[in-house]
Amino acid sequence: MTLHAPYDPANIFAKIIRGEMPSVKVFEDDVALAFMDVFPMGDGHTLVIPKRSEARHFIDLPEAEVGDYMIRVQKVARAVEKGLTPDGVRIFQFNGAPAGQSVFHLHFHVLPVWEGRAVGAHASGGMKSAAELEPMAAMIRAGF
Ligand code: DGP
Repeated sequence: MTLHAPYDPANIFAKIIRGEMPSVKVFEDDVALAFMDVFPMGDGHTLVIPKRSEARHFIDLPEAEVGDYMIRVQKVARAVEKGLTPDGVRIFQFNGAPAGQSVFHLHFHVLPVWEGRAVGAHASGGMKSAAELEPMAAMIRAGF
């Protein structure tokens, strides 16, 4: 069943954690890593992933790890809010391919939203370069 397939350590976010793939990071500690989404739905679209856990999605995350991880999700969302001063912030995640998940290492999306500015479709826009993502990342880092 798609929702509970084994964790694949070759997934792209596991490679980012291990430093085998680059990312534009905004936060990292022993629990979580946050970096810019390279297919953003809008400016400042950030992903927060657990570092120690091999959970494919939120449903798989061991209960004992939920608290520490969600504190980081909130911390990153607060930095996005402080650094970019959007009018609203969407925080969301998908469980399983039929629900829209495309990378199978747990991640929460943190998406700032501005009134009057359209939000793009999920994972369907063009790929942004590190140079394009860096200015927003710097503003988010300044929000911690
Ligand atoms: P989801 O569909 O919820 O699994 O979202 C995966 C997100 O990850 C999607 O918004 C696009 C983004 N993404 C895919 N590949 C990469 C990558 O190599 N680097 C980064 N930073 N983001 C990626």
